This record gives sequence, C-alpha cells and structure tokens, in this order.
Amino acid sequence: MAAKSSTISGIAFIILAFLFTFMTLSDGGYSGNPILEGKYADPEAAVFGKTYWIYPTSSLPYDEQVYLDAFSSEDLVHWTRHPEIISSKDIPWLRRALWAPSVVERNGTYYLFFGGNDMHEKGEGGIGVATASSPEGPFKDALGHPLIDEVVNGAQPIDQQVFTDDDGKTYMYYGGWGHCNVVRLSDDLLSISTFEDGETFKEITPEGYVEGPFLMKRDGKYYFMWSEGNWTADDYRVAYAMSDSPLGPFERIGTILESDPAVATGAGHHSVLKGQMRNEYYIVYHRHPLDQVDGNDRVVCIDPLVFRKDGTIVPVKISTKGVKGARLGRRNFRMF
Ligand code: FUB
Repeated sequence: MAAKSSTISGIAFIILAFLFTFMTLSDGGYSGNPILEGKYADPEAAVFGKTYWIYPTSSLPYDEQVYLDAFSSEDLVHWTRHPEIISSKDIPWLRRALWAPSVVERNGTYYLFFGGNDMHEKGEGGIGVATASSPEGPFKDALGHPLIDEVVNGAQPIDQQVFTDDDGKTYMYYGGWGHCNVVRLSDDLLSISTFEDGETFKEITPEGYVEGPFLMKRDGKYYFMWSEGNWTADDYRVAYAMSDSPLGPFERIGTILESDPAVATGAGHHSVLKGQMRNEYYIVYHRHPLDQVDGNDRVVCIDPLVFRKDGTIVPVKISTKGVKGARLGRRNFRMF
C-alpha cells in the first residue's frame, strides 16, 4: 500500500514538474492588435540581441513628421516606447516627412536609414542615414546631406530597406511613385558603391509595385515584397515574388496582406520579423481601424507569416488577436 502511494506521489511530482517547466518556458498570452499605442505606420522590425525592436513612421501630417519613436519588447506582447530617437534637430537638412526608418547594426554601430522631406526635385531631400551606439539612439545624421537626393529610374527616394546577404554584400531597396531601385552600399554603409557590371542603380520594379519594398532570404530563396494601392485607402496591400538572386528578376506571385472588412482596412507597408524557431516568422505592418476617418489613422499590428512546404507564402489573416508571446533566447520547448 505504502509503495503504491509513493508511486502515485512520484508520478504526481513528475506531472507537476512538467507543468511548472512548461509554464515557465512557454510564453504566455497574445499580443493583441494593434501592438503599439498611438498612430504609427511603415513599421520596420529588427532583432538586436534578445530584444525585438520596431521602428515606425509617426503617422502625422507631413509638417509634423519631424521625429521618430522606437519600440522594444522582450516577448512581442509588452512594448516599451523610446521617444524621439531622432528628430529634425539631429538632421540639419530635414524639414518634414521623416519616413519609414530601417535600422541595421554593423560592428557595434546602429545605422538608421530614413526618407526626408518627401523629395520631388533634386536638392529637396531624399534618403538619409544617421548613426548611434545603441538601438534606442540618440541617432545623429551621419553625412550632413542625403545619401540619395535625386530621382533615378522614376523612383522617388523614400521607403529604403537595407539587407545584407550571406556573402556580406549589403543592398538597399527603395522607391516610391511606382518604381523600385536597388543599390549596393559600401562596407561602412555611408555611401553607395557600384555593382560588378559598373552600374549604380538597378531598377527591379515588379508588376503592381507602388512603394514599401522589403527583401528577405529564406532557405536560399530571395523573397521580395512590396505595397500596392494607395496608403490612405482601403486597397493598400502587400504582394510578393521569389527569386534566386537579390537582384531579381521578381515576378509577382500574389497578394499576401490586405484589408478584411470585418477587421481593418488598408493593411500594408510591412516588414518581416524572424523568430527563434526555424519556421517562426511574423509580419509587422500598419492598417486603418474600421472607424478611421483620416489617411493618417494608421496603427501597427503583427500576425504570423506562414510559409508552405514549397516555399510560397500563405496569405495572412489579419487579426485582433495578434501573436503568441515569444521570448528570444528561450529553450526550444515551445509547442506550435
Ligand atoms: O508614411 C509615409 C508614407 O506612407 C510611406 O513612406 C509610404 O510607404 C506610405 O506608407
């Protein structure tokens, strides 16, 4: 009898220990959507160390877009705002329309690429770069002038995204007005270099492209994604292409993010966040709440991004639930 009860207690102990371990290693609740409080757009997500970061545009009238806030999280659920990581006082040539930041780290320095002044004519603004010694800034303009200050191949110099390939080459994808260029950045990320064929700007515009390019690599394939439609309207959306080269060609495969009249409208200008598990990807994007009245009523949301076995992407179901909490550096125990 005593032996039987000690076996039962032993089993109970093992079950309790298992549950305790599961509860402490698993990640808790859901983020909900939107994940950031306030009006923000064009979110670019990044991971630095064990922390997730989101760098969005302040979704305001152009003349008031003279600063950027950043947000950090340890678990995708709780986000901390870092106010004014850069502002017009740190960028001598910036007057307005500080847009779509893209932040990368190299050798301990953080590089923040941004669009400034909604450039239409050469000399009015363009794409700039600022540096800082930590991801929350403070960032200071690195050049005293834009990195790209002209319209090449019809592409307005805005909406840049910086991608470094496995061979160490760094590319910058950018462009508004329905045209997209790719350039190569120099090793110090502060100037534009040339491609092997001597070209500086390569136009890679896919069918339907409007703005907001984003390139990522997965299992040896390059995924190029972009926004279509009008960012103030319901038809704003994201489409994608796949290629064997970071320079394309990029042939449109389909739409992966769009309005859902039951949830929100104008879902677009996204980035992709890679989680710790092999197939753990998130799409971070902005959308208009259903009761929005103004084009700038944009909020930042997150949903899972799922790849099929053949590498194609399952269209995202935009949600109010968001994603399940997930810490970086956790043990590979989480159940999907
Ligand atoms: O937020 C300013 C502009 O709106 C971005 O640069 C575009 O991509 C659009 O989202």
